[in-house]
Amino acid sequence: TVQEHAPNPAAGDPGRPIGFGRLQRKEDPRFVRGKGHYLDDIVLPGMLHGAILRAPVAHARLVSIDTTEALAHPGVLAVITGKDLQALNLAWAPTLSADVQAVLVTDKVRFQGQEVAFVVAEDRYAARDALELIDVEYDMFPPVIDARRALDPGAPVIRDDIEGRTDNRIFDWEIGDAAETEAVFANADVVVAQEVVYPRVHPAPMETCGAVADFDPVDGRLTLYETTQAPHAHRTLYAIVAGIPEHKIRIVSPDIGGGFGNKVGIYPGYILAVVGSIVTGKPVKWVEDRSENLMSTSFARDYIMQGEIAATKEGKILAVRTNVLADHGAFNATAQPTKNPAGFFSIFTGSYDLKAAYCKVTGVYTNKAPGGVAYACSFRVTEAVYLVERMVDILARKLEMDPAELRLKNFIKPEQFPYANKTGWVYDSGNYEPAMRLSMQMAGYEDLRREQLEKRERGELMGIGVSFFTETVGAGPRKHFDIVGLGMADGAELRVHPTGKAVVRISVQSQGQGHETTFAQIVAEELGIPPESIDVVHGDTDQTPFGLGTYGSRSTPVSGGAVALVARKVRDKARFIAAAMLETRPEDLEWEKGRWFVKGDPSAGKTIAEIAFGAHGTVALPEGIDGNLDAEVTYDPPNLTFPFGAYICVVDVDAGTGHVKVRRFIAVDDCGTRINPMIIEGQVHGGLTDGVGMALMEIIAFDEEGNCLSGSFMDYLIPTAMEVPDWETGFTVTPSPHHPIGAKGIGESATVGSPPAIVNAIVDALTPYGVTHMDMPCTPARVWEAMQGRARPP
Ligand code: PCD
Repeated sequence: TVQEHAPNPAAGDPGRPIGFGRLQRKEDPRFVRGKGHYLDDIVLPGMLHGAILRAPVAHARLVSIDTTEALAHPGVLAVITGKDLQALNLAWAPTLSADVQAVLVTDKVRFQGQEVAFVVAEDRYAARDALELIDVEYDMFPPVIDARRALDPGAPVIRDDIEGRTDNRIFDWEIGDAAETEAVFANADVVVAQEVVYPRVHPAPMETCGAVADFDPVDGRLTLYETTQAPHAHRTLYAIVAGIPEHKIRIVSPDIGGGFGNKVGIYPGYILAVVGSIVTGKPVKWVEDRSENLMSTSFARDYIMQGEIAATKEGKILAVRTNVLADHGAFNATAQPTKNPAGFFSIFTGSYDLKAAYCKVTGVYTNKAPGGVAYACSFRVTEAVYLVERMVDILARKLEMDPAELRLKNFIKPEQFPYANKTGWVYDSGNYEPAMRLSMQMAGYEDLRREQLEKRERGELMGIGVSFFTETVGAGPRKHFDIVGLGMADGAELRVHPTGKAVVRISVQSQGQGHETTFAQIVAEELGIPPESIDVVHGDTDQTPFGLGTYGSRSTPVSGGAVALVARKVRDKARFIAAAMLETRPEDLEWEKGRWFVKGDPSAGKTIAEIAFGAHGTVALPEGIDGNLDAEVTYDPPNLTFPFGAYICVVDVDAGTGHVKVRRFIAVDDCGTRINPMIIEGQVHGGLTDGVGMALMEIIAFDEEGNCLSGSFMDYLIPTAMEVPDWETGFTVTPSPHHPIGAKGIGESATVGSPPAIVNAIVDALTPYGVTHMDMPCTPARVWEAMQGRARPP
């Protein structure tokens, strides 16, 4: 393994490497040999199979439901309806956003694909066949599909289940100083405004969602295997919702084939599997198919943003202001910290030193699938970055300035960190200009601009797009952030066995990020035990300490901090044991990676393995030191981490067809201390590919009646190797000053930073046509329309 070395003073240790090594992933032998163990691989004795009947329409009263024929179908053991759940008080479940969501429809269907009934049968085929035998009568209502119409007087009220509701407004939320911002706008030389839409997209992980519920009626224990990114939080929620005592619930999250935020919430299917198991007394498996995943599980984005930016004529950006309409679908099931109804959208001030900022967000119900999940996005930072990076480009065009120069002119300066922005965030550390300059150098920016000019003269459409982003990841300090009352901290437990091999138990849950490797590397770095001698245990609530889970790129910032600290706790304890073994005082010992030795006599020392044996051996231990080399911590981070990056995209647009080719993409990321540079590159490559998908082809669309038009991979396009270039990645290192090893998150950076770079490049290419903005997805048809002067919202 090769380490990237450089002085890293901010991590509190001048000699610390900035990269712990390109260690091959410990989990890959099982994945590449097809030996991964995913949810659908779980087979329990006597296991039954569940299938969900879904509503074919978007808005309708449920008049009647007849299950007789379905129940008579061979192999069927139970058909559960909303009425049955009502009797158990389980028809409605709380969402992650203080709303409730129907587990099965009792009164009214509120989106196409909503759960209506659940069949439990001996096999998946019988269960699915029986769905067709259920007879449902609906009384149709006009649906509310366009969020812009949701607050019209007379619009049908979607949530008439909530007492006293007369409209579709969920919340109004604002941040920043409206009056101060207004004053800055009023006196600015230049103001530009633009409506920017981030369309509804879907995380679409390779593995769909599913659960296997195994309720043991004798001792009242529920074992629930689930595709979940947050097993501990789920356990607590099931205890609250289903009334099963928490110590009787075990959640196991096996290998997961991609989460991307899609597996944060609790879906009706999970609860139905539990009910099915309680009703039949047997384990019940439910696994959704691709259409169910795309049509009913959490979508992402769906923000209509009115952006405004104010500047001097010399190009000093003064203020940003925005008014957002947020479409949350039929139930407010958005996954985000309780106090943040618009997530971390308030980071829309970007990477710039502003005088003022203000934003207002209005959330509305529509007859669409619920969710609003942070798909590769720390709670709406993706929307925020897209807005500000489009606005800065539009301003550059207006001022006839180069977009990279305009950004360089307005960055927060290194000496301004920690930087308090105008909406209440304190950016921990940053050094933006070197990252921007490095990306420009890697791209050959000047040459690209020259090439573009020459091509323009020949009528060829080449575009260069720049974006610069700052993220807010690692929620969070528990005093500020909680999910349904659970503070956002994470635990870690470390045991060093007598022979010096170690097991670290963590509360976060990998979905492919490589935690079994990187968390072992953190312990290895702190204790000098080789990473291959450290096992990382995760994903089973009976085996791991409590914590809030993996999303919002929080594992490294929060759980990674916990793991570094628990290893240091073991190291501190080892000092006392080593002193006892060496018959000296702890303060006379000095640490070098892997061992404590006597100051001035390096030959007298004990390695961690020797100390571990000593801890479990016969030497008399000092008062207060018990006989093991174990420790545990719960880490509550003092702040979030603020990774950043500079991206440059080069596109060629076919003037005849509007087809966009992403020819080059340069990504310079700064995530502080880099644990595993190879894993980081993989994370960035994946996120950049996500970005190409959203910029060019992905959208969950609906017709006027609320039919979902994107219910399969034939209609919901995702990028393949054909649509992406060879990524060119680079990095700078600005450690987090408060994180134990100086690391910031990286998992979502590229998904956040790439869509604006691509769209900026496309709009740049279309300059000869007078196009100043177009909304995603930039499909050939929409690009061609924009060239005809007919750009329209998606
Ligand atoms: N790292 C390193 N260094 C640094 C940072 C980081 O090395 N500095 C690494 C770690 O350790 C890991 C990774 O890298 O392994 C990542 O990390 P982070 O950033 O911390 O993150 P996490 O938490 O772990 O994870 C999460 C993320 C998210 S969030 C998402 S979307 C996505 C990403 O992750 N998802 C996924 N990535 C991925 N990958 C994969 N394979 N799969 C998946 O699914 Mo959300 O909120 O949920 O929407």
